[in-house]
Amino acid sequence: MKIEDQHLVIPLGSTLGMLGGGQIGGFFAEAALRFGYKVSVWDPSPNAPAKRFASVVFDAPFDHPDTLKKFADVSDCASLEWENIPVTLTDDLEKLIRVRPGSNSLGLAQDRTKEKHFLTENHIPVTKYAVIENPDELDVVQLELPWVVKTATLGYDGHGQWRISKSQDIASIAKSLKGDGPWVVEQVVPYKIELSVVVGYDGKTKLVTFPPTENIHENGILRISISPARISMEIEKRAQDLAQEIIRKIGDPGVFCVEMFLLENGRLLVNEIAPRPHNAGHHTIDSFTVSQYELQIRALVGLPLVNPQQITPSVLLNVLGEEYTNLTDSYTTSWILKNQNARIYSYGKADVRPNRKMGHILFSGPSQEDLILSAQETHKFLTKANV
Ligand code: AIR
Repeated sequence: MKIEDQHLVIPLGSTLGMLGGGQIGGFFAEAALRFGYKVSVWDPSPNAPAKRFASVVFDAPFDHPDTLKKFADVSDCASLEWENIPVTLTDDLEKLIRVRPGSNSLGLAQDRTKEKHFLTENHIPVTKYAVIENPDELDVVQLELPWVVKTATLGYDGHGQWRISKSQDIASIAKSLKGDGPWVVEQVVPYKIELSVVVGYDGKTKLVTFPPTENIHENGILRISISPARISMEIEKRAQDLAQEIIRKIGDPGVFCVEMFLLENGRLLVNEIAPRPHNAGHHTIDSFTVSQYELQIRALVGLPLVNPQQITPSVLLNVLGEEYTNLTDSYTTSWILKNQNARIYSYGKADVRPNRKMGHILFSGPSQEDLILSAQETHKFLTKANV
């Protein structure tokens, strides 16, 4: 595939490259196989989940130049599944094959300072924030407490985040800030609901959007996602419009997720942008006419983007760390699957680590209330089995 062929449809049977091999890449790969594509996966971990579905795999670190060449040779185009892929890699790869989304959006999403500046420059509402270059500067931050301090790069799932509730804690947190600066200090907003909106863009005129998903976090990690979110139609529309506006401004084709906070007064503040499908969008596999992964493939290969229609309400329960060991106990597995609304998804991760996303249980059916109760009951069951 030559670079000037950007508008061509990449035909079925071609090989789609995936940078990163976690669960998101895994769901992409499963969907790609169903379309009739083959998949190549590059991830430094030999056991990365997406490699289960790949015809070619690469285990080298992402800065390995020979692997870049080989990856480009076997792949007709490439996408990515997490924001910590080095931009230098997508930059170099873009010279050889089609990469969607490209370095532009990856560069923004992987650096919180750039992301915040981009959003404020474009008059998108965000929480109040300050940028510090070294930990001592925490002392002079003028924002009202509480704060959350985040590393500008290489953070996800609560990694690289510190919460400061009272001024007495500032000095000790300043000492424990790990990694290189800068850091973004955000004023914590008392929000009513956290929402995420997944958007697909063809890079030209067509933007499609899923309705917002409502997300409930525990210790900085996504625990439960509810779709559709329990919000009014007016807020739903505003959230979708806001997400679309941001993705249009970024301008890259692909699938993106915009995370936002809904405040008590109805305002929406944008938290962050992911240049990839989102963990809070796994439910779209079961509950929509077209999933976020199918849209990622369509945007990548140049096939038409269509508006997703919801088939059923759903509630997703993440299975974290040791809860997964409990889940694999036959009695527990059977107990969960006695519920006719439940489906188990295991990501195929070789090691169980505390708080690691190991799988999810998707509850879908007509009554959102029942689905939420089932998720809460199952959550209790999985964590109790631990003691
Ligand atoms: N991911 C990407 N950004 C945030 C998340 N959670 C997904 C991607 C990535 C995987 O989580 O699929 O590859 C990494 O998971 P782990 O458990 O190996 O750290």
